[in-house]
Amino acid sequence: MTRKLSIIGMPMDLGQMRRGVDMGPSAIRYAGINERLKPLFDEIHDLGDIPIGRPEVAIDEESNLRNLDLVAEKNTLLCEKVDEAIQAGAFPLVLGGDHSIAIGTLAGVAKHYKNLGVIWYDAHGDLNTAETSPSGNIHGMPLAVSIGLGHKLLTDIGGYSLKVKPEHVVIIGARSLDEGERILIKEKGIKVYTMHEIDRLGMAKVMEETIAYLKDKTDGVHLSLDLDGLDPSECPGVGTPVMGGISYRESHLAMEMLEEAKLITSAEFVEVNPILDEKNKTASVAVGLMGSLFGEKLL
Ligand code: 5AB
Ligand code: MN
Ligand code: MN
Ligand code: MN
Repeated sequence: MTRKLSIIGMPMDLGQMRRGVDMGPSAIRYAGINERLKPLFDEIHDLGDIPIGRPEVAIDEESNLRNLDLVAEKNTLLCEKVDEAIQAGAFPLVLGGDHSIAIGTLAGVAKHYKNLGVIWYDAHGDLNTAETSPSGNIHGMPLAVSIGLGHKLLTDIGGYSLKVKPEHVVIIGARSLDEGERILIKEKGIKVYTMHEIDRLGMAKVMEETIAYLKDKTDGVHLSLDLDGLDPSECPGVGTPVMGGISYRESHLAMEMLEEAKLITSAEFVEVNPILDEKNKTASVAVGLMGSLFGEKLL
């Protein structure tokens, strides 16, 4: 079977207020994604970027959803591109962009699976809705949207709601949760490995458990990796850094274990903001992690 990868850039920063994350796809390409992944695939198609333009940010005071219409419109384009890539038999790899792009990615991916699993590698839960969000920023809402909660314009992208069942979600790296997110996690029984569990069990055990948890009940697993899941000392180029994060080495181990398990069927790397970065360090980490995720070996 030919191993095909489709790279899709999503240069969108409308899900939050710190401009610059729209340059994430360029920064990741500059960090050498094509060269790094070339030996790992038979074919790589870089499909370029989804056209976003550079609209001014605006909050919809009534709904507490910043740039709702634009975020919905652009994510619909992403959904279609991701859907096409999968139909063409490729593994879709989406480059963000702020994390609101996961709404479009998951809308495109989930069409192809009955029981899609999701690994949400992030300092945050991204489980807010307009009612619970302290910021109105949609990048804090994509996981809620994907389990069917939130504004209809977002939950119904792709023409259907509930992309992922809450019991098929695993959050890894959480260390900043809002009150409404905590309630939702308990109410829906979402599996979460906070930094406490990562420290206590070690990343190897966390990944073993995650893989075992998802393996039998899912028919595909999407990896949504927010670079702020890692520690800001190693990934400074993110808009919402939180101290005490997952290390570079733990993250490589996590990717290697996912690769060994052959679990992941689609992925996205988000929240790389080169304006806030130091010499493109965060984008380079992202590319390194992709290497491990797709089977790069030292020996
Ligand atoms: B990210 C916060 N929970 O909703 C909110 O970077 C932060 O995609 C969200 O994980 C961070 O505004 C969103 C306070
Ligand atoms: Mn996130
Ligand atoms: Mn985050
Ligand atoms: Mn962030």
